[in-house]
Amino acid sequence: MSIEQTLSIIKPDGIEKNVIGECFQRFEKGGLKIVATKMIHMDRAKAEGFYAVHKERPFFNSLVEFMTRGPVVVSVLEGENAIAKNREIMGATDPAKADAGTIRKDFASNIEENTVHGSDGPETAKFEISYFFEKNEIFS
Ligand code: IDP
Ligand code: MG
Repeated sequence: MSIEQTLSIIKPDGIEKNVIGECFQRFEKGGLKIVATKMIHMDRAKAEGFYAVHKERPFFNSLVEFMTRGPVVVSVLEGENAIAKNREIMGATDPAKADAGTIRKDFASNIEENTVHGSDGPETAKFEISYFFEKNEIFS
């Protein structure tokens, strides 16, 4: 166990569903601190770069369309085991398989429009945080 930082995104469907505060509350109640946050509207290139690891997947184009259809809230969450903790708070990728009480179980529409993103490991967290935030924008 160690203090980690992870990147969170509240996706366009989360903004449309008006659950920014609900997501933030779940992060905070789960012991994570929001040490950086902002609302942005990604263009196609920004979203494609973020999801570059998925570019060969059949859902890539649809995912990029979805992630650029409206603004998102990007945040850096910090805390004990923050990467795994955030994934636990989010629930499984497919809301039909997500545990009760998770964000995706409660708010996601389907496997694509699943309300939140969370980094999946220390290396991706580092890359993803630096993809959206300068060092001086993070208040650890
Ligand atoms: P994760 O967000 O739980 O880490 P990944 O497998 O990394 O899941 O997929 C990234 C994102 O791509 C998902 O959150 C979801 O928005 C979308 N996605 C994943 N699998 C599918 C699929 O089978 N169909 C459509 N979209 C998908
Ligand atoms: Mg992922």
